[in-house]
Amino acid sequence: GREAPTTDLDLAIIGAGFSGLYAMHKARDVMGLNVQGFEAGGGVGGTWYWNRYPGARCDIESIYYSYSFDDEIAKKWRWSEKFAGQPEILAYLEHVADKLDLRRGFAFDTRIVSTVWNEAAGHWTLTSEDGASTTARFVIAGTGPLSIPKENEFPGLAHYTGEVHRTGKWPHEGVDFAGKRVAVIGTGATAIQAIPRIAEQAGTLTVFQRTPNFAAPLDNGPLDPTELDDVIANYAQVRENSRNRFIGADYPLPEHPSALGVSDDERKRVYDKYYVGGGFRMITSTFGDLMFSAEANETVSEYLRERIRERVKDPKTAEILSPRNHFYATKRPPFETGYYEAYNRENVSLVDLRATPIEDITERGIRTTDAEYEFDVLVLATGFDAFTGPLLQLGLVGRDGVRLSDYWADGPHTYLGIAITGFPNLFMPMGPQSVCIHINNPPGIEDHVDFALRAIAAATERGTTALEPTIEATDQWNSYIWGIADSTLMTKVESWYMGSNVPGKPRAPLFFAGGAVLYRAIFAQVEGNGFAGFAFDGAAEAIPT
Ligand code: NA7
Repeated sequence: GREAPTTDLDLAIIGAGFSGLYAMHKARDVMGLNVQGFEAGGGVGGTWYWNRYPGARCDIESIYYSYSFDDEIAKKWRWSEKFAGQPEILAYLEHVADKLDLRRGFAFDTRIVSTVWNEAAGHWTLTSEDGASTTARFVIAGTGPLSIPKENEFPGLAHYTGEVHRTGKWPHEGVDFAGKRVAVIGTGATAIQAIPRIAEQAGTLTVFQRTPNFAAPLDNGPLDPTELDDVIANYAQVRENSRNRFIGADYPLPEHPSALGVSDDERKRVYDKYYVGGGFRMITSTFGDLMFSAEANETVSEYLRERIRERVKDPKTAEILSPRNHFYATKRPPFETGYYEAYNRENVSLVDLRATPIEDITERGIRTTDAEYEFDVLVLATGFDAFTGPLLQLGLVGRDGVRLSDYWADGPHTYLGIAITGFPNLFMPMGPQSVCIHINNPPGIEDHVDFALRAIAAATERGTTALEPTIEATDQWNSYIWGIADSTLMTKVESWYMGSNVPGKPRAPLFFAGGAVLYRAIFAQVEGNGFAGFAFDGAAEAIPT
């Protein structure tokens, strides 16, 4: 590689979403580092910049799904709804960026495509799509877990003559569905938000479903201003309570340890309590064994199938919409507003791809094994190359010319989900094998970024040129990730949590399933032991056990 005589930056930040914005503020304004940010999009917001499809909304309450680090922002920002929609979350992040003057720190419309470690210089060379290069001692990859859409699997799509839209890359001007024949492929959390909204506008809507999902009513609505005043007055307590919960939001502990240890009436009372508007409380606050016992999980699964049968008028359609092949919450449980009722509409129909798979997309629509359909608009809600995809797209080459794509050919290898052996001075907030996604992300992101920046400060203080985890620490983390995941039902099914949604992707748990509290305790322990598991210029120590 080209040798640069000096290093341009202390720190390069990739991404201007929740992670990158906070990292920019903390590194630049609090630590006084020389920082430059790079963002592929035309503005701040990350996930909330790209995902503008109808119905896009956060399934965690707005009072929890926000930053905690700035009191003034927390006190002044007034959420209008219980669960904020995409426009409001984007407006919030734009407000944060403006208030802290973060935009000038980022180069927008700038996608980093090559990130190469230069051992002699002790820095990274980052190159964007247009060929411009910068060097930085440290890199924070705030690229997010769900920012790279899964590649299209239909060769015929290239010849389709109608409009095609991907939910994760929705046009800013919106899409006019009025009177049109519309198809949606996919029934994940995204599609389940979009389908009822599209159904209201489209001439006809045909949903192509491969795997049905367990969805429950979000019960969104205006946020009562006095309730919000109350939260704002007690934010410190709300945040503290949230940080002491598995999911990183102040949800009650389970009502009972086991779904099998109570009467049918009591079980129904508990599920009824959380079905409408409980959100993820359906898992965190009902029974303690839903993620561990197939028999316990079947009780919530059957409860949810009963609700589907109640809500969908046509029994055949209800059966097609009822999951039979996975446990509740082993695939990401969606929340909905009128999803099941959409199938009671005259203009909506459902195609069961288990019975009649898609053969290909044609010039005019979709061909399944038994029929040809014509559409004006195709909506691909087919998901993401989650967790690892966004990092692999950075073209990372570490020490000794090792490519990340080679090192991770059999699945991700990280330490704490935040650093990679052989890729020095690189940190990934919400990286693969971190607690990412299994918790309320904004406070989690603050923890990750704080940890990364304290590691950077420690390395700088000790005069370390290349900070990276030891191979022992990485191996132990990998076993730990598998151990925890295997104790749950999550490794027993195919899901994007396991990498199985992308053809050819290695099957491995891509997340730390131990929850926010344990994860924070591990961070604290590692840091308290002088960043144990990280080698400061060869002074390797083992991960504490
Ligand atoms: P998901 O949850 O991965 O959903 C994608 C959906 O698309 C799912 O129903 C898939 O069925 C379906 N799919 C994917 N590829 C195909 C093909 N080739 N043919 C037919 N159907 C297909 O992604 P989302 O965007 O909904 O959600 C991602 C997360 O973003 C969400 O959970 C939130 O955390 C934010 P499958 O299940 O693979 O059979």
